[in-house]
Parts: sequence; C-alpha cells; structure tokens
Amino acid sequence: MSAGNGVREKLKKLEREALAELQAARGEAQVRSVSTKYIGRKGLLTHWLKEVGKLPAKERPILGQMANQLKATLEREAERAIEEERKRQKEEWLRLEQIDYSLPGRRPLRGSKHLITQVTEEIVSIFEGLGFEVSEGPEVELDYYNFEALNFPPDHPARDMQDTFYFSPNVVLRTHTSPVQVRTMERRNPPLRVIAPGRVYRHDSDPTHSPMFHQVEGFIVDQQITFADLKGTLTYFVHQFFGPEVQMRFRPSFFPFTEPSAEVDIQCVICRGEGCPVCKKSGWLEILGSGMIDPEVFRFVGYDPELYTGFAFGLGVERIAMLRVGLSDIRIFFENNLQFLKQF
Ligand code: 2U9
Repeated sequence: MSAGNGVREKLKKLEREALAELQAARGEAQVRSVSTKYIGRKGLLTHWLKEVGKLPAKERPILGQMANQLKATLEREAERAIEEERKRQKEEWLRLEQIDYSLPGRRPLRGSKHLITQVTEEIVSIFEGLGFEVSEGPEVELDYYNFEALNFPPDHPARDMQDTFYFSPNVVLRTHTSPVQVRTMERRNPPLRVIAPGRVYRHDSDPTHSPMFHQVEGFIVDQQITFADLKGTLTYFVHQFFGPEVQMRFRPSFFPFTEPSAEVDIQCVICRGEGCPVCKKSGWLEILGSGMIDPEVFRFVGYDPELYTGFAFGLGVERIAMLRVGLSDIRIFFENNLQFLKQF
C-alpha cells in the first residue's frame, strides 16, 4: 500500500467521524468545539493537510484536492449546524414568550422624599419667604472655617478628637454648617440674608445623636440689626412651623460665635406643657440656638464690627422632625426601613 492510500483512508475516516460529531453536537458552543477539533489551527484535518504536502509529487494533487474539499465540507456543515441551532433557539423563545398585549401595564413604584428632606425644605421655604437665599458649602472643611474663624478657642471641647472627625490636624468633617456663612462673608459684603442647610458630622451616637445629621442655619448681617430682629424672625418661624398657638420662650445661653446667645424652647408638643418624659417634666422643648454674631467673627472676615451687626441661628433637622411626628430614636431615619419611610 502506498503512503497515499494510507492518507486517503485516514481522510475518509476523518470525514465520517467529523460529520457524525457535527450531527450530534447540541448548541453553538459544541458545534464550534467540533469545528476547532477538526479544522482549527491544530485540528486533525489541518494536521493531515500538512501530511499531504509531504507525499510524493504524483499523489499530492489528488489527495490535496480531497483534503481541501473535506475542509470546505466541514466548514459548510459547521456553518449550517450553527444556523440551525440559532433558528431552533429563536423558535423556542417565540414559543415561550406569549405576551398578552391586552393586559394593563404595570404601574412603576413611586418613591417619595425622605422625611428629613421634607422637613428641611419646609424650614428653608419659610425663610425664603422672608428673603433669605440658600447657600451651600463643603462637608470636608478646614479647621479654620469650622472652628477658628468662628471664635472657638484652641482648647474648646468640640475641637477634641472625641467630638470631631479629623482627616488631618487641619481638615475635619464639618460639625455645623456655620463655615458656609463664613465663606459667604469672605466673598461678599453686607447686607446678607443666608440660609445654610446640609449634612454635618459629630463623633456621637445614641438614641438622640447620630454621627451624621442635618442642620439648617441662617444669618442676617446689615447695619442696625438688633436682638429684636432676631426675636421677631424666630418667633415668625416657630409660629409658621409649629402653629400660631404654640407658646415659646427665649432662654439665655452661650456659643463661642454669638454674643449674647439664646436658645428657643417651645411648649412640649406631647403634653402641651403639663410635664412628661419627653420634656423631662419641664413642659418645654429646646428647638434651636441663636444669638447676635460675635464681633470677633466679623473681624476674621474683615467686616467692620462698629458698622455691622447681625444675628444667627441653628437647628437640628432630625430633632425637629422627631418632635413633629413623635419619634424617640434618631437611628430610624437612617435604617432604610421602607415601612417607616413610606408613612411620610
Ligand atoms: C456664623 C456666625 C454664627 C449659628 C448658630 C446655633 C446658635 C446653635 C445648634 C442647634 C442644634 C446646633 O444642630 S445643633 O446641634 N446651633 O445653637 N447656631 S447660633 O451661628 C452662626 C453661624 C455662622 C458666621
């Protein structure tokens, strides 16, 4: 038997096997793997094509033609098998997908604003009605804007690592939104009426304190702003937000950035002043802090404290929201519990 006959037998055997395997292949991946096995770069037929090249010259053309024809057949068959597989898949998909176009559409779930957002917007809009404009600033703040320019002495407890989140000795997560007002004063001259809502951070966590919470602060700077303006403005706010019948009082207090300072209490919304656990039997609830801006703060931003005066105030949004809807644990706001959130 000549070498050519051996190759011929081999090619015939390859043809039978390859066609049978292509027939049996299920899915595009299997078809491709059979195709690679025979006519891939290291495939069996590819190997024999090279062998044909080594045959004596008289046997080469006929066997070369046979091998090339076989290669073309296998390519065609693989192509056909893939096409058939795709067609089968498409038919299967159409069979399974039975759409009833007469059914009503599915209504998408509607989200709603978080209670904290709603209360923030309500507070802001009351002050906008009085001519305040909204201003915002960075939550990662320089020690200078968060403490120094607000007249905090170097050893004030708020500057301790226990109370404030530090990135570096000069960079903190802002503990209040007051830096926004300092930055505004640096950029602009009076008269100013600014409200600064936003997230603030303090190293504190218990049922009434969250390490992240929201504040709304505001301030007015102009010539001849007095404590009477402070009282009138905050009284208007309290009556708009809590209702005109709510009793309120101003109580002396202290902040490094205001002098004099006052805290505002409202009659307890739970017991109406009778005394209960929420107001610790006092009948009053503290809702905000305020005061006349300290002349030292004006010196830091280059305002003449002889010419300008102003008042400022700040409130915690979570605290106000808790009082309004009767909650005792601040953490409920940040647990993403839809049963809770959907109520508002
Ligand atoms: C400048 C000057 C003064 C903002 C003020 C308070 C009083 C205050 C607290 C309320 C509850 C913070 O969220 S809370 O813990 N805030 O009592 N904030 S006066 O005074 C300023 C602000 C900016 C330039």
